[in-house]
Amino acid sequence: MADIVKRNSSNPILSPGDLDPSDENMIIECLLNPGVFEFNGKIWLLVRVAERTKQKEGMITVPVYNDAGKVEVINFDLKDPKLDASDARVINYDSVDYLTTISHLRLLCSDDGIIFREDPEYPSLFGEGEYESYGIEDCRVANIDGNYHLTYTMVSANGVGVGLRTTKNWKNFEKNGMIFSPHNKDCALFSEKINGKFYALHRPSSPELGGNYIWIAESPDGMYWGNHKCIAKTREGKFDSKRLGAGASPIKTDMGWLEIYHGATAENRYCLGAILLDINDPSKVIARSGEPIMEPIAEYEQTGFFGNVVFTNGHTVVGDTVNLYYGASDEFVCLASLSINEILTQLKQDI
Ligand code: MAN
Repeated sequence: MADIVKRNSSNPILSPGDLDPSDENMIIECLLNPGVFEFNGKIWLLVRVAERTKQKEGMITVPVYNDAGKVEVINFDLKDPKLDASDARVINYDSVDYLTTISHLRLLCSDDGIIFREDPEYPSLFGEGEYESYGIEDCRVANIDGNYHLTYTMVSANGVGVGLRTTKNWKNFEKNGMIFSPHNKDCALFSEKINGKFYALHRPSSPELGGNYIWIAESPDGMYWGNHKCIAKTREGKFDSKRLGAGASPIKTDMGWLEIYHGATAENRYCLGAILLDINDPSKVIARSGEPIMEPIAEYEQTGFFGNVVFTNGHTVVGDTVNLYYGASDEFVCLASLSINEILTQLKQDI
């Protein structure tokens, strides 16, 4: 069986029209890939809001943040032969890549985990400075001893790296800068220290030799990382043949640390799989899904801004149930539930 999740009947739980843009000149194109956490007795999403500037006829306009943190617009003529606009997510002009949208992170809270609303007391997070001039994306949230660690993708013309901000109250944030330099993303911290050390899953890309693989690193303080080890590679002919990356913080189970990750093919079909890591030494892989545990099969997962995508970087765990929040078609936020036991049972066949 290749899809063992139960999709929520309210899906999509958030669509672009549900929120107001950050500025009157912007349009929300996508709501996707939320980080998830519990705080003040509520469930919170840190949703990625991808916006684009209003388009002009015959042109493609892309937004970037300038040094003052304001959005600036760059226009390209659609007929210009130097322009490659074949990917909805990123265009290339004269060998330079530009994102078609710019993302910030917005906080929404809920009592039931299904209906979410903004709380004006909790401000959005925006890209700041030269390493976030194309925005910030896909934030994982790890609550480590009451200090929430936000690991997110920093995007700029310098490349794609992993940023860290920490907070205890979601109003004041400590900015810790870039913790994994380009090209790197999909960074999920373990929510507790193991043998006194912080652990992180991350995904560097090595296009010439190697590939887009999941690595693990350790740190004495959550800031400075070393002892990097590659723990999961792409597999030819499988759902994760082209790239793979960690989802949210691993879940502690009796059998080991359970990580739900995404894997994609060369055709950009994104599925989810599971990987089980040793409880005392998470650089040791115990088992990994042979088949995906979730595939893009619902209509809203197949059609949208970038179709055939299910992508997760946030969940809550209640007993045996994982409430998985995910981006569908890079356009909607959706919810599905899974049984931890069922994932582990399936993984036992893949040891
Ligand atoms: C990227 C990710 C996500 C996105 C997927 C699918 O690799 O970082 O932002 O959801 O691609 O487009």
